[in-house]
Amino acid sequence: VEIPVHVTEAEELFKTLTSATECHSLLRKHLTQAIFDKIKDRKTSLGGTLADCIRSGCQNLDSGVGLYACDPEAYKVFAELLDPVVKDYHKLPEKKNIHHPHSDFGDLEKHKLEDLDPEGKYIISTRVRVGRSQEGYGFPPILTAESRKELESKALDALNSLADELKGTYHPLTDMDTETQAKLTEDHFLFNDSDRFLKAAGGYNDWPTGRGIYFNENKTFLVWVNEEDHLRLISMQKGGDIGAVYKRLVTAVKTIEEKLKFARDDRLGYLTFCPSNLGTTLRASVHIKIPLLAASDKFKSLCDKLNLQARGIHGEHTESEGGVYDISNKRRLGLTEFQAVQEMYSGVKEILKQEKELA
Ligand code: ADP
Ligand code: CIR
Repeated sequence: VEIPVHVTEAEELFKTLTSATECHSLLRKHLTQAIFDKIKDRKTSLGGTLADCIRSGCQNLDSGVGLYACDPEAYKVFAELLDPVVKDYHKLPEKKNIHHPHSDFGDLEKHKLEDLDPEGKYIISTRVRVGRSQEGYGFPPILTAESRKELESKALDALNSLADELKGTYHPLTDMDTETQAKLTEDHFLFNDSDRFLKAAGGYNDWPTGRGIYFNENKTFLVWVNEEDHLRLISMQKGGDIGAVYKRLVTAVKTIEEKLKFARDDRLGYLTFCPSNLGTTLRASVHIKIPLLAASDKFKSLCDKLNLQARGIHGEHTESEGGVYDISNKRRLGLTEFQAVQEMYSGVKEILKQEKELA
């Protein structure tokens, strides 16, 4: 019998992965020969394959995760591989079923989040984002130019209903000159097509069709359309007032939720392209100047202990500049939205305390 093309490709990718000498991704760790053989022939109802999920991690052996879901159903169809990766990333118990609580953004009147750096000495800016997928559509490897445009147009209908501080304008990338794009990216507002991990996963197929950014006048509320996820909702501002940043995001999410139907799963929470973003999908971050702590031996282990992730100044897979790091909560699944923000909040407090002790 003839072997289908998608299975041949998966075989080749798997061979590259398993013959690598230096590879520490979660994909490499959890895709055993037995699991591979069991799931390699499967397809989702939208036609997504195992090759679509593992292509990036096999072509980029320095991946941290190495795995994307070709579409929402992939989390069921390829569960034998995705479940252990999800548990590992979000630090969930290996032997128990995955459980994600109901969405809970917290009561900000009762539990105030104070400014983390009222004197403005350490924290340059604060940002909170969530990802959302529109129900009924696949993820980047299997989207077409047509479906990207549909997603964009549905998103616009919803965004046009935003009022007050959240009222803004949509800027499609197809209409944006390269200097404006470069400046917005440099200033941390916009995405580009330069992430090789996302590229290999199909994240830039049909670029720039269907992509764009919505933002309000002050650029404190922004929405990325058809970057890694169908939607990324972002709230950000200068300084350390995490309470104000978070509150703005919550208002936006609740308003947009009334207009769009989002893909959600009882077990995994909100569904996203990358398994690291499942659940709350929330990443709360500060750009923080901590040159002394960052230079010390304990920095990495301290971040691990506090469930924090340190990224460079232009986001994931970039470098720090002048002792400034992007510090955020690492876990997004298995806890509520409010707990995810609190994890960043208390962790950054501890980081600041230790930086001050070293001075
Ligand atoms: P994401 O947050 O969407 O997972 P990245 O790590 O690529 O993706 O970051 C996206 C952009 O957001 C980058 O330009 C990054 O510098 C910017 N960013 C992240 N956190 C902050 C922050 N606290 N202040 C300002 N910009 C930030
Ligand atoms: C990787 O595996 O390194 C990339 N595909 C990015 C994964 C997302 N990373 C993360 O830690 N949130």
